[in-house]
Amino acid sequence: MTQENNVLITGANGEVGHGLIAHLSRDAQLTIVATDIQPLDPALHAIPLTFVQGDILDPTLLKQLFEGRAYKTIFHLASILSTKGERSPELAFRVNVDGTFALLMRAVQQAREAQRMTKFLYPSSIAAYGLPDADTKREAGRVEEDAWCFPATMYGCNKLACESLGTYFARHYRRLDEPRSSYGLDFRSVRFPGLISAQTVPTGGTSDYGPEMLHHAAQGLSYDCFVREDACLPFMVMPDAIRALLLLEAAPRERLARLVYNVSSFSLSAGEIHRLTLKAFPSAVVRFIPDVNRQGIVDSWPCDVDDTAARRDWGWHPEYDRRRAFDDYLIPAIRERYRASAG
Ligand code: AKB
Repeated sequence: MTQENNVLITGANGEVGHGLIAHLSRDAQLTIVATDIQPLDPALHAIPLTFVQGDILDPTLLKQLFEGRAYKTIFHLASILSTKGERSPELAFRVNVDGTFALLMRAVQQAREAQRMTKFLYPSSIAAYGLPDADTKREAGRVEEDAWCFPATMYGCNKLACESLGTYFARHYRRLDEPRSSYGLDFRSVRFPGLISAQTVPTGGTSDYGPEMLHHAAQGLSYDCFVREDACLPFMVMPDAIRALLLLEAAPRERLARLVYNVSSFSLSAGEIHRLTLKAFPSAVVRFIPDVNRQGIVDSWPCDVDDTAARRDWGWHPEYDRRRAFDDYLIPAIRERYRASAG
């Protein structure tokens, strides 16, 4: 059972899954095993990978994924996002926490059997924070990893719990065993801001108004934005999100002072996203019709996060600031995407 070149990606059909699979497939040495509850998205069919369809909560799926295979790295992306999680909290808990726990258990078992460390990359979220109201959010400014960890959504609670579980598996799992195994999980996590991709549109999140506004405008569709114009969040474009995961994966363990890191690139209000959208698509029609409950979720997330630790420990820096994100990536790629699908 070799694990040298195997990577496992859960939630393959999601936005990060698409970007990560496309990126990793450029490395001919890697064997990619991908899983999702839905059939593999046709957009990924041309990529050489082993796809196993199934539910992360189904022990048969985990058995299939690990039978005769070990992984050097597991990217556990499968998750129910914040808005869907508020609508189905029990399902969110089961998928986000029970699913992650089951995978952590499998991963630690394979590490011990293979007598190698297994890297476990876990995308967490700004949803792990919970500021009580918009005024406190304004005063808090750039929030550090250990401040304001009082999540106000089921999804945020799940993310914070799984950060802790991953940390537990990496540092303390079976701490009473004599002797203790030297092999186990090398858990690493980034707290992502709202992500914006030119290739895919998110589903079930709360930061979705950013990408939705742009994708609607590019298709000539009007958009009702569910937050106020002054609602501010940190955002990041997908190529930087993929870079963040891969930089963190590649970092030498001894350089990592933490297991969970903030990463940031730019912050924008919904009104600013609207202005940037109008600049590119002057006939875009956007109406601001705030939903008080979804606005409340955005008010509980910081407008900016402090990513000093990621910059210091593993050389994180975004390649796309707000200008480059829109002018060099989002606008041209989204235009192209809908031109191609119209033609
Ligand atoms: C969501 O809105 O739920 C996600 C997130 C910020 O993690 N995009």
